[in-house]
Amino acid sequence: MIEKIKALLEEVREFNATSLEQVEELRIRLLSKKGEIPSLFKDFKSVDPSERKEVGRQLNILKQEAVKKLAAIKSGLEQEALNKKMSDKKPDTTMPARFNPIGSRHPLSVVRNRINGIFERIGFVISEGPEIEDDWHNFSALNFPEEHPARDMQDTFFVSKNPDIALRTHTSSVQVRVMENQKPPIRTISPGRVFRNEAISARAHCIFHQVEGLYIDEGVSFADMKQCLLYFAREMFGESTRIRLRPSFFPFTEPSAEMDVSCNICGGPGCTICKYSGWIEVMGCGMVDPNVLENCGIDSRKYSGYAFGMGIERIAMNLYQIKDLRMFFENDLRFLRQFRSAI
Ligand code: 2U9
Repeated sequence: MIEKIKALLEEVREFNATSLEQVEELRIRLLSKKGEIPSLFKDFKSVDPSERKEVGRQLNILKQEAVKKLAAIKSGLEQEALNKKMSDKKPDTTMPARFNPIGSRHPLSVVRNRINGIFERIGFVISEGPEIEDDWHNFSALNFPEEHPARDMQDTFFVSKNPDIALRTHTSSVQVRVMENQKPPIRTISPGRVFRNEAISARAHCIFHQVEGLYIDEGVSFADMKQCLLYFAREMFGESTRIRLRPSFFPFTEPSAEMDVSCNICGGPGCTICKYSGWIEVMGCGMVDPNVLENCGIDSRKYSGYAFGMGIERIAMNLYQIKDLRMFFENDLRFLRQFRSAI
């Protein structure tokens, strides 16, 4: 019996097939109810007890190998047949093309790119920097006093205390780095994401986007700033746009101002958008405080400069009449699809 098992095992090991019929033929001969392996199991009862252990072991090996080998050859042949069927198939040129939806640029990117372009056309260069900043670049160099509320945990997201490392609250920190590393004339704009510890509402978010501008050279005046910002307002909101400056205060500029543009919806007389004032606030600006220039290694007796900063969300809300700032962060495709743009 052991000879018979060994002979069948050898046959199984050497078996190969080119068709499923051959596989089925061997399966019937070896494994079907009346096949050779089941009949060996039947004869097993009459094997001498001294040989049983070894014969039983060999018989089990034979059955397992036969089942495995036949299954492997069968699945290989089936896969081969499938591949052949697929490659024989001619492509159906009448089938409709698959629809590949094209994404659209985020409205904040569209507005940021427009702002960047407007300033780049008059010689400003884009500068970028880290979102996690040290106390010097975010506050101290910008003339924020030690006790200023912006330095508080309630207003700023701190990553560590002592040394104070925080998420930047404005992109002015990037411009401090530019001033530390470059000599005037400096003409730069810094677009980027900023972080403030604020409750989220229709008009405020803890993450928002800014573009800040800085121009430092000999003899730069408030009038230069006004002319530059008038050019920006006309490019951004239309050529009939007027601007007005109202006195304000920032630690890093002196004098400082808020800039309003004439309402681009009603053109002046008043509407719900401008709350019947005819004006819409769009940015803050001012002459860079001499302390800031000195902090960054620039001689404040030789050089002067102006700076400005605006929130991109606010500009986008004005341009597109968006009432709720949270729309920018929800990624609702019904909202985003409305802002297809080439830039
Ligand atoms: C340096 C020195 C001064 C940038 C400026 C503003 C005025 C301003 C706000 C507008 C809305 C921030 O997004 S907002 O909340 N910004 O009002 N920003 S002047 O002044 C600088 C920048 C860099 C070295």
